[in-house]
Amino acid sequence: MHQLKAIQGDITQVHVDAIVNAANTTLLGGGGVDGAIHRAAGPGLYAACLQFHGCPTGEARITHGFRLPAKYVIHTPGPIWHGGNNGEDKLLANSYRNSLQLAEENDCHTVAFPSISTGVYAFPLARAAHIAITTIRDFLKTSQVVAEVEMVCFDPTTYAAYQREIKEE
Ligand code: AR6
Repeated sequence: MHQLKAIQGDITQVHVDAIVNAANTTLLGGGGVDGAIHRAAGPGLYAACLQFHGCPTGEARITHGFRLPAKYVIHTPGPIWHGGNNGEDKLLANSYRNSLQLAEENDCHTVAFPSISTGVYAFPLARAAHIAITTIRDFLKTSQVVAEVEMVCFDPTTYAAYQREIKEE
């Protein structure tokens, strides 16, 4: 049975095959969830990310999880919100889809996402939640490998937005 749910919590603590990192195009760390993931994983993660020489917005790269409970970290730079007419929706969907594709290629059955782009990158929350849930649902329909996806929401407002979207679909 395919499953999609939202929980409130800290993505660095979840026990899944892969967690996704809302990174930037350098892939070399930053604030928010990216900073938390790098701190929890330890310096091995930074060293592993150096090898990529960055990543374009909407694409994804995979590393080991190092000191994290998750086996892998999938790093994807989401779009920076510039008003909504600069391809932001499509780029955000690409981040979710390309991350799930990499999870599948690496035999991950369980995947956890943060709310990509809705922090520092200022993507409107309800619109981002709609794109995330629609894209994940579509992927789960056809995946033979990825069976469970969790949206790990750090704050109650984010959690409520994803809960609402999951119920409405
Ligand atoms: N677990 C789950 N979610 C978290 C955690 C955590 N430990 N910490 C924060 N969040 P943001 P973005 C939530 O700003 O908008 C970084 O500097 C947070 O509350 O982390 O994609 C990168 O290097 C929010 O709901 O990511 C980039 O430069 C969500 O994660 C830039 O920020 C995303 O917020 C990316 O910005």
